[in-house]
Amino acid sequence: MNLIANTPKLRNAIVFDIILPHEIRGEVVSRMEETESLLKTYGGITHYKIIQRRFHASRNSYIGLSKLEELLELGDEIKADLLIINDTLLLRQIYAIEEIIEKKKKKIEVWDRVDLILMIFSKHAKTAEAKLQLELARIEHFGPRIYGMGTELSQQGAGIGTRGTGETNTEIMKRHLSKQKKIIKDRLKKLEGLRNNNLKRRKKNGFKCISIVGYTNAGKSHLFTTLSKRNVLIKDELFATLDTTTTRLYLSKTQQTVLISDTIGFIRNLPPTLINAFKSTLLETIESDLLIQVIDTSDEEFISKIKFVEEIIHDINAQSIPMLYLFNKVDLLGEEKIAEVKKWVDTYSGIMISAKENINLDLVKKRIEQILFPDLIHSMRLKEEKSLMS
Ligand SMILES: Nc1nc2c(ncn2[C@@H]2O[C@H](COP(=O)(O)OP(=O)(O)OP(=O)(O)O)[C@@H](O)[C@H]2O)c(=O)[nH]1
Ligand SMILES: [Mg+2]
Repeated sequence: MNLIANTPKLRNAIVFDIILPHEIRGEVVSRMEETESLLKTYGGITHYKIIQRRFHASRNSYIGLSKLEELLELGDEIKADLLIINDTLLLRQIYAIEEIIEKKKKKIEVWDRVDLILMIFSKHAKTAEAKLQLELARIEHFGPRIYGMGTELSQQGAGIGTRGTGETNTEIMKRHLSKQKKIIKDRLKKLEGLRNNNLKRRKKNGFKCISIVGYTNAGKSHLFTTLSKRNVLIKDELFATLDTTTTRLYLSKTQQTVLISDTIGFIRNLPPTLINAFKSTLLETIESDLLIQVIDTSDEEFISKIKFVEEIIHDINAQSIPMLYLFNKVDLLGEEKIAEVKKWVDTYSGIMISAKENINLDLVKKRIEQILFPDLIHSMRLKEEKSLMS
């Protein structure tokens, strides 16, 4: 396994998914499409999709043995060097598949969905904090596989009363990994401390804080750039942003300056290891006075994505912060679709915007002022009314 490398070479991959009895085919197809976007983001992977109906995933090896054999044969035929399983697997399921591949003397590598996301993260992580968070997530997810050791360690650990060099190696590896984890966690704590101090200082300076949140690729960075005129990376890729960037935003009506942050995008079934690892980055979100959720209305599934985002907001304990819903990319919609989106805009008391075409962004600023400075707005309104009457 070559999990350390982060420069992708051109690969041929088979992507495998299963449909369970309670699942609708459409759901699985869109899950597949998302994985295709992830593959596109990672770059350099051509792929073949296989979906199988099953009552449940195999507890031992996720894929049934005969299906796995079939996939390996297909792999030979199309010269695939990667098998991606579109779910989060247990370590032992991955080990079991690797073991069969080894027995059959095949060269194909196995990744699950988390492996793929982590590979993308390792391409995108830029700052010291993001790199450390990623390293932690990798150790937690890959375990010994990080050093290309999987099958052999799982075999060594197997069996009650196994003793000898094998067991010792497993123990050495476990000890080494937990030592590494502790070093990374200590470093992250220090960086987190710095971040906390910055936050406290800002709060002391009386700045209100806003975080832009939302599903990956919704247009958060675009909105951040258009509102604040500060350049950040905008790309038609999943997880283009991994770090939180904060800048000042001047609100002209109330003449107030607030702080606004662009944050990492969310994705459905975000593995807990990743949420935990990126919690300190999301601290900015937890400490905000207002969350702005950007929604990509050109995405057929935008409503269910609002729900995924909300689940994660709940997970990081930020559910009591007021949320402003911005229905983005309306420049891409036809009349019929706009009418449909409008219903949801009303339900969520949101605003239809286009970060790209600068549609309704003045309205967004006004709404932010109403939410963050209601007293100021109220007294300004009273003054206006008075001057009109006199
Ligand atoms: N047509 C259109 N495209 C948009 C709009 N807003 C963003 N985009 C495009 O959508 C893609 C994603 O935009 P980003 O701003 O990078 O999205 P993000 O939410 O920050 O994505 P991650 O950081 O990857 O989570 C880019 O190709 C943008 O140009 C919009 O209002 N209209
Ligand atoms: Mg972004």
